[in-house]
This record gives sequence, C-alpha cells and structure tokens, in this order.
Amino acid sequence: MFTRRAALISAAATALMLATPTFAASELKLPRQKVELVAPPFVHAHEQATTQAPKIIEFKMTIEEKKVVIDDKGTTFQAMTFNGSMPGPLMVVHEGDYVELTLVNPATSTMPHNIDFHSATGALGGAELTLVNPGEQVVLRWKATRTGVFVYHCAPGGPMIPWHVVSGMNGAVMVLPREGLNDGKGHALKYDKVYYVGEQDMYVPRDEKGKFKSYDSPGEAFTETEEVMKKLIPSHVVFNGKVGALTGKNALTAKVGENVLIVHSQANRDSRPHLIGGHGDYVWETGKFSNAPETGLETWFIRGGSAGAALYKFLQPGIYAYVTHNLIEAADLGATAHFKVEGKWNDDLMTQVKAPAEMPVPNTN
Ligand SMILES: [Cu+2]
Repeated sequence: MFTRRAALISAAATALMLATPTFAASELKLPRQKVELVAPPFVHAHEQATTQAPKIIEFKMTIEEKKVVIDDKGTTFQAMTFNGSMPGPLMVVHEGDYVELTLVNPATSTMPHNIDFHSATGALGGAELTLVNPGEQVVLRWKATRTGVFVYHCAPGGPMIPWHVVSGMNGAVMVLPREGLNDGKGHALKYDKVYYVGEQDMYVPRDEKGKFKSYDSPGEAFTETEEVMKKLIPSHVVFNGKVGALTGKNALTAKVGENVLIVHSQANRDSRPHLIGGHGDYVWETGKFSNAPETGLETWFIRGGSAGAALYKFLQPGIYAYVTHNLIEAADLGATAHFKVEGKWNDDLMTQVKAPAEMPVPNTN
C-alpha cells in the first residue's frame, strides 16, 4: 500500500536526486573547444558574433603563489595568482556556452584555493565545489546564462577571502551575446582590439621606519597584512599587478580609427576609469550586455566586485593616460596605464592656435 509516509520518503528521495549535482561530462552532448588562456592585458582569440551552436569551452588555470616586485622601488609582494598573473586571465565565451574549468593547485602551494565566478549560478559561484588543497585539481562546469563582463575570485572562507583577493586572486569572464555586442538600439558594435585591465588595491605593511616589509611566504605576511587591510588604506592601487605594468614600453597600443574595448575589473574596491584626452563611446558601466550601453562618457564607475566594459574609437594619435580618476590613486599609488596611439592628427578636433610665449607687454600709452 502506498502510505503517506512512503509518499513523503519518495518525495524526499526525489528532492535529493534533484539536488544532487550531475557533473558527468558525458551527459552533455555538445562539441568541446579547448582554449589556451593568455596573460592580461591580452585576451585569447575569440569570435565576437558566432553562428556556431553552444559548446563546452575548456579552460585550465594553475594557481601560483609567488613573490613579486610591485613598484620601481623594489617593494616585494607575496602574490597569490590564477595562472601566474594579476589579474588572472580573461575568459571569453558566448551566452549558452558552458565554461569547463580545470583548476590546478600545485603541491608547491602553501594554501587551499578555490574560485567564485560571479557569472555562474549556484554553490557560491562554484566556490563550494572547487576548494583544492595543494597537490589537488578540480573540474567545474557552469552554464553562461547571462551576458556581460563578470569578476571571478578566490573565496576560501572568512578572512581568507579578502586576503586572497587583494593578494592577486581575481580576474574576469566575458560572456558575449551570440550575435555580438550592440548599442541597445539594434546596431551591432564591433571592436578591433580588446584589452583587459584588472585593477587591484594592495596593502603592504611597513616597518617602524616606514619602509615596506618583505616576507618569505604568504602565511608569514598574513597577520601584518590583515592589520593594514582592516584600516582600508591601500599602499598601492595598480593596474595589472604592479606600478607601471601598462606604461612606457608596456603601453597598450592602438591606431587612429580603431575601436578598442577596455574591460576593467575591480574585485574589491570602487574605481573610476577615465581616458585622459579621450572618452567612452559606449560604456557598459555595470558590465552587463543585456543593458544598453551609456554613450559619450567622460568617466565611468566600476563598483567593487564587478567589471565594466568601454568601447572607444581613437581619433587622435599620441600618448593617452588611462587612469582611475581618483587622481591620488592614479598618480601616487600606481593606477595608471598608457595607450600609445599612432595615426594622423586631426586639426579640426584640436589645434594649438598659439604656442606658449611671453605675454605681450601691455601698452601703457
Ligand atoms: Cu586563494
């Protein structure tokens, strides 16, 4: 006889079955594509619009804990990274694709790590399912159901979360609409180049004399670094891992007439990107392509814990500074990049009518 109790047990069993994640890759009969990630500011080759059916895109990232130099004064930093770079690589897929990430934590690491994808749904963005101890690896698959640029970061729990994030374990995913970007009014938008700028606040402790301290392992740096972090005053605010990572000979390049997409992420703190001498033609300030972009912006706002995207066609040659328009952070703490743009100057847009010269002596007659 089918009793009420049996019905409840059956319902519970069904619920359990439903709640059990099914991650057997063989169940998804979709084509697979392996993508080699590249270090920012560069982005792996990808289609903007695609006519292909959804796929499983396979990525692999190896966690790397390492001591790096973060400014021209030789200040050292115990970095924790996805794939060796700060930020980690930008992953590009299309809406409806599946991201399948193999996350490797080498035996040489000193700590467990994981990954929380803001673009994924469930299990703390995947963080619950990806915690890997040194010497372990894990494979996570999630469906890209929302378009836009989204942050990912390490989130191993409690005070480890902000520490791992500001130690370098952050990056971004770009989920493109299958038909590519558009202006919100039905017109397609294309980029000739895409760069990924990951901004990061850093909190390096100082000794009694005010000199930055150096440590031999992340664990050794933790307690004093956390003290500095809690005061919320960063020692460095940088683009792509160090002061000067994107300036001078490392400047980003473009040509007059090229449309450049700048993806900008900040996993922990607000930022105000501004291109000095240029603009944002189309800016997805909150980074989500299902919303129409804003147009003609001077400065845009990146909320801590998010990424944004700005499309700009360069109209003049020269060196442009791309900064956060908290100018103290840009000029004194490091958050400056350069664009080196080649091409022909447009006098109509700007001309120096008279060069600086001594003021004429006033006629006193
Ligand atoms: Cu971590």
